[in-house]
Parts: sequence; C-alpha cells; structure tokens
Amino acid sequence: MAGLMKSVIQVVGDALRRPQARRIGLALLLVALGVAALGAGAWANEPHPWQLGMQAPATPVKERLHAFHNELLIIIFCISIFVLGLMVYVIVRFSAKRHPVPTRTSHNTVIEVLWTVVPVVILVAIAIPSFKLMYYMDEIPKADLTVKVTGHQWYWTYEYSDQAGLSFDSNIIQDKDLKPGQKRLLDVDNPLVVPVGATVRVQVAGTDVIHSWYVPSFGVQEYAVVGRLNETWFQVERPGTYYGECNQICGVNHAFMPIVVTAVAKGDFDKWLVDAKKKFAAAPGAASGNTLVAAVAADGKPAASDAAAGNRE
Ligand SMILES: [Cu+2]
Repeated sequence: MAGLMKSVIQVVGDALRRPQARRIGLALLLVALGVAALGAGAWANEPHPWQLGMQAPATPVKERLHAFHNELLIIIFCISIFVLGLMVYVIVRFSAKRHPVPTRTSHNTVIEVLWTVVPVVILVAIAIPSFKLMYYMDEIPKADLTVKVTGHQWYWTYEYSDQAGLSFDSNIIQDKDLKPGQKRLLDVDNPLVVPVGATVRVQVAGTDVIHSWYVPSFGVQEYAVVGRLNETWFQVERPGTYYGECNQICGVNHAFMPIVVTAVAKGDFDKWLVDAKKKFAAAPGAASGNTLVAAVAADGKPAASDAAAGNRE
C-alpha cells in the first residue's frame, strides 16, 4: 500500500512540475475560492440567486442535518480522491507504452477481502449517525403548540388546534400587489406565526392532491395527503421570517403556493394571537383556491397558459 501511495505522489509531483499544470492548478484554485465565496453568501432564510449549499439552519433538526451532510462530504471527498488517485496511477503506470506485456493476474484474495470489507465498514459508519438522526427527527418532543397545515390547490390553511380553532388561509401575493421589500413568488398574505423556542407539532393533511409542506431552514418536509394526518415538528431558535415552498408537484400552480413562517418572541406571539383571533373570526377562509387561479391567470404568468384552463375543467 505504501509503495502504491508513493507512486501516486510521484506521478502527481511530476505532473505539477510542468508550467501548464501549474496554470491549470491556479485556475482551479480561483474557481474553488469563487465557489466558496458564493456559498458563504447563501446563508439566509430564503433561496438566493447563484446559491450554493443549504440555507442557514434555524432548528436543532436542521443543525444536525447540516452537520451530517458535512461529515458525509468529507467521506465522499476522501473516497473520490482515493479512487481518482488509483485511476491516475493505473493510467500512467500501466499504459501500453510503459507496460507493453499485460499481467495475467486474475485473483488476489487480500485485495478482494479489502474491497468488500472496507466499503461495508464505511457504510456502517454512515448508517449509525443516519439512523440516530432519523429517530431524532421522527420522535416529537412534548409540544408547546400544535398547528394543522392543510394543503389545497393552490394555497395552505393553517389551524391553531389549541387556540379555539383559530384558522386562516395563506395565499401567495400576486406580482401586481407586491409591496417594496416583499419577495416575488415567496411572500404570502397570512404567514404562519410561531413563538421562538417553542416546540411546534405540525400535523399535515391535504384536501385534493398530494402537496408537501417544506421549509428548508427548518429541515422540515412533510407530505400533505388526503385522508392522512402526517406529523412532524420544529423548534425555531432565532426570530426571523423563513420561506419555503410546496415541493410535491401538485398541479399547474404548484409553484405559486409558497410558505412563510414568522418566528417572533413569546410576548409578540400572544399579542398576534389576540389580533388574529379577531381578524380571522370575521372572515374565515376568505380566500379560495379558485380566485387564486383566476388571479394568476389574469397576470399572464406561465401558469396562465391554456394548460391552466384545461386543468380547471
Ligand atoms: Cu402543492
């Protein structure tokens, strides 16, 4: 093995001594730095143009997902470099020029045992933290608050089950109604509001087709299926506005049912509850899916094509 690594190092060293290789190396380094800079800019609660990497974690689940993802990247990187090194070695050392008479070796017990056992060990090493994380995500701690999320074509309904049935619809803000600072295709009229630090149990259901309630910063993605009540949870660690989208292709306006969750201090949440109960008691379920379809169609968005009309019929 040591001999093999020595040869690989020698081959790479020889290659780097050439001026052209040095120029290519410099270019690769610059690209890597650029990618790193772009990645650093992507740490926010919503997607960004040219984003690389994931959105910043805002819950303990997402923090663990991030850490696990980064661990896997290191393992993948090492495996890739090792395989690449072997391939370069074979290409150089056993080229027809240098090695005109091919070897007739067909079995090597030690190597065969190694290439079976080593991958198994790597997979087990990955599986253990993976299962731990899966159970951590799956088991809902004692909840401070329960929110029922219902997916419709093409909007969400939020119901605070333990707040006297407070319930409202959350619709996308149309392009023509956007106010300065609001995000196109992401902002909604009525966001889901939750207190910072509270454990929120989320129950997800659907009324027509399968949707999926997905907030990347929370590490939460739960399918909204008719006749099923799926459960998940999150605990937002810092105040802020978090954006997500339906991530189950659910029909023509799939791209127009974003999710906004606003995490506020407990005191502000209690104040919001009082106001919200008044506001939504007056007009329960004010917006309907059909008015949304009409509005989007009137806008002339891609979704307003003939396909949209066909889908409604
Ligand atoms: Cu959907």
